Amino acid sequence: MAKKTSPSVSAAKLAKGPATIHDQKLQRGEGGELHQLSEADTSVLTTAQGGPVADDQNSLRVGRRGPLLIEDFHFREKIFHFDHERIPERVVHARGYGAHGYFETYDSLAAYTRADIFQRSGEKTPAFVRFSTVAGSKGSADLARDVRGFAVKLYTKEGNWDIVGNNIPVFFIQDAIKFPDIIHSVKPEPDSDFPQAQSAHDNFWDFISLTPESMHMIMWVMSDRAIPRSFRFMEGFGVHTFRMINAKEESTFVKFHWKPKLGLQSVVWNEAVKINGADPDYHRRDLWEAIKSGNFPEWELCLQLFDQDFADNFDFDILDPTKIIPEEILPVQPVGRLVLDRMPENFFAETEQVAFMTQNVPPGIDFSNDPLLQGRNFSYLDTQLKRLGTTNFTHLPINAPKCPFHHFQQDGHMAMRNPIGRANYQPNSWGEGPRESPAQGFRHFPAEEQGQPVRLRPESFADHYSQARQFYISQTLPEQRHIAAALTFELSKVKTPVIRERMVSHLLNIDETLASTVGAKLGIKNMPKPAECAIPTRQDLEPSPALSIIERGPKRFEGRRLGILATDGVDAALLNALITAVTKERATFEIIAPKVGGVTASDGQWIEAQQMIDGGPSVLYDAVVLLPSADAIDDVVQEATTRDFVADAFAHCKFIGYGDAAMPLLEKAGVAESIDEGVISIESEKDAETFIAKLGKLRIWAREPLVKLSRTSAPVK
Ligand code: HDE
Repeated sequence: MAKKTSPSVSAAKLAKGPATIHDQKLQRGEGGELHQLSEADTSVLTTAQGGPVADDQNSLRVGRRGPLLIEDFHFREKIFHFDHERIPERVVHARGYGAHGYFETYDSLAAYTRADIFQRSGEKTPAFVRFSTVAGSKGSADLARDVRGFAVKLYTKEGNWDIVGNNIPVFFIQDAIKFPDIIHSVKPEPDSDFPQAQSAHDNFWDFISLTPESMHMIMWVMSDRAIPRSFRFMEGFGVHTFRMINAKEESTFVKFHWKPKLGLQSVVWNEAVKINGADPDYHRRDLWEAIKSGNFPEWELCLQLFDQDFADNFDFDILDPTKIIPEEILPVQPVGRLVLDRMPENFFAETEQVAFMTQNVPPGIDFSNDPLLQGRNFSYLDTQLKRLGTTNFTHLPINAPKCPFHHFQQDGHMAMRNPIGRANYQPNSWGEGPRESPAQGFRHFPAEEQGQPVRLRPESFADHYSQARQFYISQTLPEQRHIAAALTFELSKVKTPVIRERMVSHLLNIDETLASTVGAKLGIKNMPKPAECAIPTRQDLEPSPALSIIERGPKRFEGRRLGILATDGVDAALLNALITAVTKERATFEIIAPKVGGVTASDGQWIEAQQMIDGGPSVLYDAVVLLPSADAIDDVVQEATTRDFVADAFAHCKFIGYGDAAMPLLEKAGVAESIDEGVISIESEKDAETFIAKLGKLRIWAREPLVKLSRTSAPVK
């Protein structure tokens, strides 16, 4: 005889509601008739077919220890669905994070474009943005050195407009036919399947060193742009030259820029490496927390508008995606703002299934002949079919337009919206259905093109080094040091000496000091000759300060986060003053305590801690304050994690505030002898305010040579 099921796993025990399913689902009316319970009753677990489930803890079996039965359709359906949960991750930009918001137009741009979104000042258009890294897979860490995707979907009244951009305004290659090659080279090597989310390996640098057109982009990727502090502090770029077309069919060339309201900010490499360990979801958590707490990130859409004359006279070909137009030559004009104010309700449904396509443009926006853009316009439709599995991916709510739409496309897998009525074609005699509208519809700009089919790279695309040099000389000294250090680190992971040398030969065309600094660190004894170049590097391009992150940093600490290390007995007045000042600055803070829960302050008040010291290293904060009490300091100093907390904050050139009991901790961390303008004693409430007011500068870069963070040395001559 079968024994009774163990009570600890019985369904009856786990069920919260009435004893039988039918009692829950059906109710007797006054006359004794049975009624279905309303749809709002979500308490009963059902199968996907809607059948109520009696036991979700145990599969159907023969006897106590016998085989499972295939008639268990509930188990079969559940496991079948689970087995099919994954869709292919994006072949590039697999790891990403999205948010909803809106775009608000400043003033009418009717003079340049007939696009409806730009006709009325104050017009608000719903938006969805997905930020991403390029190389890593979906589960990789956020702080990889990589380009960040910055893809914006604007649900305009004339259909979806996708500006599928990056946080870097140029690209590695000039022709879309090379895209599979560059991406294969940066992805894990095909035999070993590593490294993950890293460009520091032979295949990548082999391809790069054989592809001089990538040198400008390489300067950006080796700069701190590739390790942003937050999505909120990044610029975005449409990269290619597009067109705006007005009602008179006149074309103006345009480049798109997104400028973060809170200024630019990146981390340093040593910090990035540690953040990846401490919180691999650092960027997504940052966006989630900012939006959930009502600190909505904001960017301005800025345009560089120019005509054919400007294009003809500019130093480089405006169709070449490896070139920028410096803002100092052609200023950017703000035309609207993008605000992100709502997180998706479901990551998969929205962020994973969103389908961006460069070819989604409304009437009044058009393409240029940039060969990379044109290749992209061809590519993005394929990827949606592959990933989302059906031509009907536009039926998903995240991809569907928010304006009325009518067409005769029908059927296919998972067709959710199906034509009603007789007419599924046009013209028809039934007087049904939509017809095309020459007045409202999209008309491609009638540019006159001529020539024979050829496979070539135009001479106007041949200068590969001048803007790479311009980018480098536009950086501040610390930023230049970081570029040298990044190149050194990346190439130190390359095992094939000839690839390292080939890279140094390219650097010689960009900046000799940079090349010799990297060469020395790589142990290259005889410097190679500069790489052969079709066009010698121009020395006359002026630095563009707009290219420096430090020059474009914030003025205030707003939107940043302070880490306060506190113990029992923490000075309540100081702590409260700090919290008031940092909150007034519209910044956030976290209390880091020796143990989970919190601490009791000097006045007996319980202070909740968000982190225990092991989980809250200083790399997670933009500045830190050390407020151990005199009673606790001996214990605090014994902890390796607290010592690292201080030593790292110092090494990463951050501001450190400290209360009077904290000196032994500064000593233990090796900071006490090197106190500088960024290590600030906080003794009074006034000091707390002054300290917070200074934090907008973010880092004390003058400290960097002392802590040897960038590990560069004297150049080889
Ligand atoms: Fe993409 N790119 N790309 N790309 N790209 C994709 O589309 C492609 C390029 C960019 O958050 C794919 O939906 C080609 C430049 C972003 O969902 C794919 C070429 C720029 C995203 C694709 C490029 C980008 C993608 C993969 C060379 C900056 C993520 C999954 C001609 C201006 C969008 C997908 C998101 C994604 C193709 C080059 C930005 C395969 C062929 C240049 C931000 O279609």
